[in-house]
Amino acid sequence: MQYQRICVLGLGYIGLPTASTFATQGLQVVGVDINPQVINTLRNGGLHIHEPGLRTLVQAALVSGNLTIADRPQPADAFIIAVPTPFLEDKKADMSFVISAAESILPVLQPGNLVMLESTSPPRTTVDLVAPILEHSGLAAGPDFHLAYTPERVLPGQILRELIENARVIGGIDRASAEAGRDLYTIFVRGQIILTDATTAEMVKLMENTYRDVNIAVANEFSRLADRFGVDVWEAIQIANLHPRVKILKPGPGVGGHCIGVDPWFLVEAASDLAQLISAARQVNDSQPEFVEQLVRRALSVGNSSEGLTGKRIALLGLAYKPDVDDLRESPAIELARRLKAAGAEVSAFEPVKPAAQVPGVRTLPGLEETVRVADLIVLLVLHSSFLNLVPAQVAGLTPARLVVDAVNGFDRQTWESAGFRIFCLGNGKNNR
Ligand code: SAJ
Repeated sequence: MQYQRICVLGLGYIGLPTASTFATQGLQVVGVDINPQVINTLRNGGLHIHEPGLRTLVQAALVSGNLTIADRPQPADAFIIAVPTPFLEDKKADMSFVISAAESILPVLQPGNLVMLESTSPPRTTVDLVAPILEHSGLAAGPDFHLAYTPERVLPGQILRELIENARVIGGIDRASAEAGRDLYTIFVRGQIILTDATTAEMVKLMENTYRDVNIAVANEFSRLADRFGVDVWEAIQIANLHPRVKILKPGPGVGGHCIGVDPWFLVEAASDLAQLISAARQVNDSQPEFVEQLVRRALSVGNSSEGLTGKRIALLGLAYKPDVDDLRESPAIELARRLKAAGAEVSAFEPVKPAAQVPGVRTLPGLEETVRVADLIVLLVLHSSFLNLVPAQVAGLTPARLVVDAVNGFDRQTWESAGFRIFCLGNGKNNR
């Protein structure tokens, strides 16, 4: 199939890079978003999200005239749905954006069109949810128009490169739909393109992120066990990973972001009787901030006689969900900040990648100096490069705090201790007692 004009619904972390990349490859692309602020920002040359290289790419796409921004779909050869699928309080997928995006295509859907779903979705969404909606047009999915699912698999921070280089799986509701999808993505994808059915492609995506979540959960559980047994989990992991078939991931304050902490729930929701390990892993990762809180209490009890948090001044370094990104969504650091505050501590936080971040319930400050100025204890929560470059002797001059909880094994114990700090590293049972 040949494509000249496409329509991308949802201009977020996936939709905007995808729309811009197609536009710079010469396609006429209409980027659609329902949020007027997003539309205004983009039309005025701004950008509402941060991703390395994205500003240049979007500007090139807009200046070429190939990318235009609209508030509703327009007739096109192909439609790509890249709207969010958040989860609700009860851990069930919120499919309302997918539903309304599919409905918004109805007035312009033509025979021969291709509709691609990219949003991470529970198994069978393409077949059981999206196809019936689109068929309200009077056209039949398969005979009259193509319908396929292709998951995005790009890593935030490296989206532009991975969009092009990663292997891409395209699952059609029939073979012709998968092939139509391949013809579209071949325009810019350099990685292998694998064709399958729609539900397999949905499941592949959920399996990838679930696999990672379960592996992080086991690392986090090891950190708890090591703490109890007087073992340094970081040393133990390093040694275990010398085994040719073992690759343990890193413990930390928990799993954040909009993908790994969310997607496994889609499998739990779809088959709670079967997905028991997956559910347990989620609970381990979700409760990891609580484990860090206990370490904070223990550290404070060393300098004091009680583990109480009331009135304790705690400075948090890092609020992003992972190193060197400005994304604060579902961040375990924020969960910890709220927990400490609820327990009576005076919490201040500094996020160097997004110094002006406003987080409800958390007192954020724009610089390191003001964050640690009156602290009793400092907690390192994100392995940002700028934190790794801190000089402990200089930090000692900025703060009265001499207790540090390192939740990511980022600070070199020797240099920090020789500058007068006492370090409590997550999962280091040799030193945390
Ligand atoms: N984390 C750990 N220990 C580790 C690795 C990660 O605690 O050893 C934590 C991070 O700090 C972060 C969370 O896990 O809080 C998730 O970070 P991540 O880098 O593992 O993944 P994401 O969420 O940024 O991106 C993932 C990727 N999926 C996989 O690697 C299987 C990416 O390829 C997907 O496209 C993305 O989810 C997505 O959008 O689904």
